[in-house]
Amino acid sequence: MSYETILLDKREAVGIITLNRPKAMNALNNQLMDELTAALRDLEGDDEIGCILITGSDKAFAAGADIKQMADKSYRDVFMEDFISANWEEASRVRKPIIAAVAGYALGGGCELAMMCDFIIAADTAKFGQPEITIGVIPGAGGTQRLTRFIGKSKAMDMVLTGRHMDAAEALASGLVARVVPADDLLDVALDAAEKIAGFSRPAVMIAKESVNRAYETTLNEGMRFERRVFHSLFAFEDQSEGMAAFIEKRRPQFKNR
Ligand code: CO8
Repeated sequence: MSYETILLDKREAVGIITLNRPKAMNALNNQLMDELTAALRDLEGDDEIGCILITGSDKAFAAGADIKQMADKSYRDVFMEDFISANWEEASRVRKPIIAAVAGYALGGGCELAMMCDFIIAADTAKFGQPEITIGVIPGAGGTQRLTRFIGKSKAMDMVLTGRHMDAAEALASGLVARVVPADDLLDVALDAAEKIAGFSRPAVMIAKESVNRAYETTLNEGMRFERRVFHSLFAFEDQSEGMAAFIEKRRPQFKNR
């Protein structure tokens, strides 16, 4: 499949999706979201791929949902087409890990998309925000929910009610992003992390991701029980004996993803 609003590149075991609407600050229109969904499904189904990277340009990861495409919609339109739910959540459904590499603006739906990824590596130029209030609406793809869980109520209220931007240093201090790196190093650092993850046992990686996500969905006790069960399940994979044997024999493990 050929894409017009994203670039899809496969570098060994890493799938790289670059949002690519430079004239519109990578605003997320329907076509882009459809193409992003198709690319994510492609990478999820590709046995060679162990980790996914989503990035944008130097100026913008994404400046939000496409306001020009939304402006004339009526309540009937958004209700009947169930606006956004059709494919906006795809990134959060993928079982392989996804890293968001963010430079420049990640606003509105752009910030929400970054938060659907498993973690965010930010350039020192990154700016995050949920400015929907400034155009008469509110976040609609997790900005009031995921952001609140990541940075807490007080800061989330500040961001959602004032629409102000948060710079990379504040995003790091708030727990929204995992790391901040110089803009010139962003892709190298993100790719390094993705390659590292893709080199581990895929079942272990996918189960680790599922288990961390469980912490957001359940009580501590249930989460602990879930973790123990899936920990046990890893002993059903050859990669467990290979990983442990390699440690004991002081050599690199040769994971076979089975
Ligand atoms: N939608 C459509 N076009 C956009 C968007 C956007 N979100 N953001 C920027 N653009 C366009 C501009 O209109 C402009 O186009 P043109 O050259 O044709 O006038 C071009 O990109 C360049 O933008 P600017 O000239 O504004 O560039 P600046 O450097 O001056 O400013 C900003 C950059 C700060 C990013 C500014 O463009 C801005 O504030 N953008 C809007 C940010 C925003 O409000 N985002 C929230 C959108 S609402 C949302 O995301 C709701 C999500 C709900 C769930 C998803 C539903 C689908």
